[in-house]
Amino acid sequence: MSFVLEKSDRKLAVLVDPDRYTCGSALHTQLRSATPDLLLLGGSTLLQDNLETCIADLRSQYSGPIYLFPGSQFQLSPKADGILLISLLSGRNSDLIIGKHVEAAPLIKQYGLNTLGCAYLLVDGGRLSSVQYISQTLPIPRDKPEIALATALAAEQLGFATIYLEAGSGAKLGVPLDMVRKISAAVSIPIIVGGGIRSLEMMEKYFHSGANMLVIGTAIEEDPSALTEMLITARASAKMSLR
Ligand code: 1GP
Repeated sequence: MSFVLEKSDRKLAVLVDPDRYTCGSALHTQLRSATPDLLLLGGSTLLQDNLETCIADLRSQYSGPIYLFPGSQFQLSPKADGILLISLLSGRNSDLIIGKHVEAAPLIKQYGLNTLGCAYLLVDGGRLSSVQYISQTLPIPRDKPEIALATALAAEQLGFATIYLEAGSGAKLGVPLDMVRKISAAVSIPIIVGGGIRSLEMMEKYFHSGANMLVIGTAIEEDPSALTEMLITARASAKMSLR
C-alpha cells in the first residue's frame, strides 16, 4: 500500500520508535479505533532487533500504510509498505544527503518498498536533538527563516517530492510557524512538520500555516488516548482547507 501526500492535504502521521514500543500496548489498542493517515517507524538509534515484530504487531490493528523512517541503513524491512527516504539537506554531511541512500538503494529495490523522497531540514528546537547529535550537523537557526526558505527552494528545484521541517523528537520548541508559513507559500511540494507538537492548538496553527502533514511521536507515546482528539483536529483542518 503506497502513501501519497498532496499540497491540499492536512494529514496526521504517528511516529513509533521501535526501541520504545511494546507489543500489545495502549497504542496498539488505540489504533483499532483511531486510524492515523500514516504510521512511521524508526528512530535515531535502534537498540533492539524488533523492527519486524513491531510491524507485525501494528499491522494486526492498523490497516493504513506503515512506512519506515530510518535513522540508519540498519532500519530496513521488506515487511513495511514503504520508506520515507530522507535526505538531510540542512546539513553538510554528504553521507546523509546521498551516501547511505546509495548503500541502501539495492535493498530497497529488492524489498519492493514504495519510496517517498523527502528533503529533511533540521531546525533548532531549543535543545540538542538526537538527530543533531547523531548526524553531527548544525540545525537551521530558529530566527533564520530565510535559510530554511532557500534550502526548501533548492529541495523543490532538485525534484524532491516533499519537505520535512524537523525540530527533533521531544523538542522544547516546535518549528517556528512563520518558517512553515513562508516555505509553504513559496513551494508547490507538500510540507511535513514534526518535533515537539503536543497540543491540538499547536496542530491547528501548523495546519493553518500550511503544513500538509504533522508527525507526532512523544505526545502519543506518553498518552495514546490523545490520538483520537488529534485525528478529529486533523480531519477538521482538512475540511477547512478545502473551503
Ligand atoms: C521526530 O518529528 C518527530 O522525528 C516526532 O517528534 O516525538 O516530539 O513528537 P515528537
